[in-house]
Amino acid sequence: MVWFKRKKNEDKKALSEQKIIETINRVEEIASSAYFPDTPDEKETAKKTAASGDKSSKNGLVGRLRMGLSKTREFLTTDIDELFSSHKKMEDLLEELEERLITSDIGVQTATRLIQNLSKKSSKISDADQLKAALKAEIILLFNGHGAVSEKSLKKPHIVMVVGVNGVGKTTTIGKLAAKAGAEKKKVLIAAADTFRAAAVEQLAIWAERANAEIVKHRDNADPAAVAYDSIEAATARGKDIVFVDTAGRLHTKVNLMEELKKIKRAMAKKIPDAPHEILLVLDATTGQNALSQAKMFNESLGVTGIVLTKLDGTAKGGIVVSICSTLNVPLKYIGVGENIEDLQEFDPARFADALF
Ligand SMILES: Nc1nc2c(ncn2[C@@H]2O[C@H](COP(=O)(O)OP(=O)(O)OP(=O)(O)O)[C@@H](O)[C@H]2O)c(=O)[nH]1
Ligand SMILES: [Mg+2]
Repeated sequence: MVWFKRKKNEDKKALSEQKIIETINRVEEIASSAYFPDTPDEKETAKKTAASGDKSSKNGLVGRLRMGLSKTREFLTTDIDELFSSHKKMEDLLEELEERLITSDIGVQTATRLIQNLSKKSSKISDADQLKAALKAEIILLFNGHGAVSEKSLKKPHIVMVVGVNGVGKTTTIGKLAAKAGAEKKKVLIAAADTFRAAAVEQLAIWAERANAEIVKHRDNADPAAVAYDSIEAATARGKDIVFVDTAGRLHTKVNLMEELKKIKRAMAKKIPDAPHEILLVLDATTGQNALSQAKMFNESLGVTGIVLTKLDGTAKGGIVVSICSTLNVPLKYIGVGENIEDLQEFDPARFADALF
């Protein structure tokens, strides 16, 4: 049974009025901070800039995120407005909202937590906009401390190992990250440590060229740990700032992926003791709750330092982000919102929550 039914007869302690006003003000401040276009004209411009791939414009990026999340957003927006007109009692409304949040893939545990917190404020909510603002505030709170962290004191070379199951978007993400680092005038090296899949190295070489980065590669079926080791040696010798290590998502049946990844990690530490400095786990948002179990598995085996959630442009399951961040103590660093080189954004909880509704 949903939490709200059990909770119906219990005492409801409303948060102090001051706290609610502060939270709603904070959200309204974010909502009006010009991150998002609101008038029809602004929306049209955002659409056009996004379609033209204009990287220089804030609207270009935001437009893409908004469009990327359109399925999740439309679902929630329509529902919240409609929920208000179709439910007279707040209790029924929250109960229905909880069910819908679960369907949007936010996850039972997280949806329950959100509704629990919202119900404490329910006496202060009298229209759909206030409900949306309160929900946004709760989502931002769930992400607290788990957004992107900017790397200020990067070691040189800074080693970033990229892991994840097959097809999630590791290689594409490395291409995008390499382009981003290149644009920041960093010297980038890419290590082709996925030596198992035919054409993997070629695919990576194309991305490296697009991003204007150097690549270290061995022949097909070479030892991936040796590629990783060599790449660190090369990066040190060539004065590179950052190394992205691509890894396989699936191996021959007899080889255990986690053991192989641990071996790659150890090989790098032989060259630079605290390498890899980051282990980015790439997850495909379209896999919904499955992404959460992958995150748990990789985190237990390797100790993940950050998550990249890809394919948010193609799914109504964007809610999984909330679930992953609130369940695992790992920050969501980037989100992928398309297949092009510029379709990667640093994750910002406030922007995300705002784009959702
Ligand atoms: N729509 C969309 N597609 C993406 C995104 N990121 C990656 N893709 C696509 O997902 C597919 C798989 O991407 P790859 O980068 O090859 O995935 P991988 O994890 O390296 O796969 P393996 O090397 O086989 O393990 C490609 O068709 C990409 O274009 C994204 O953010 N949005
Ligand atoms: Mg790949």
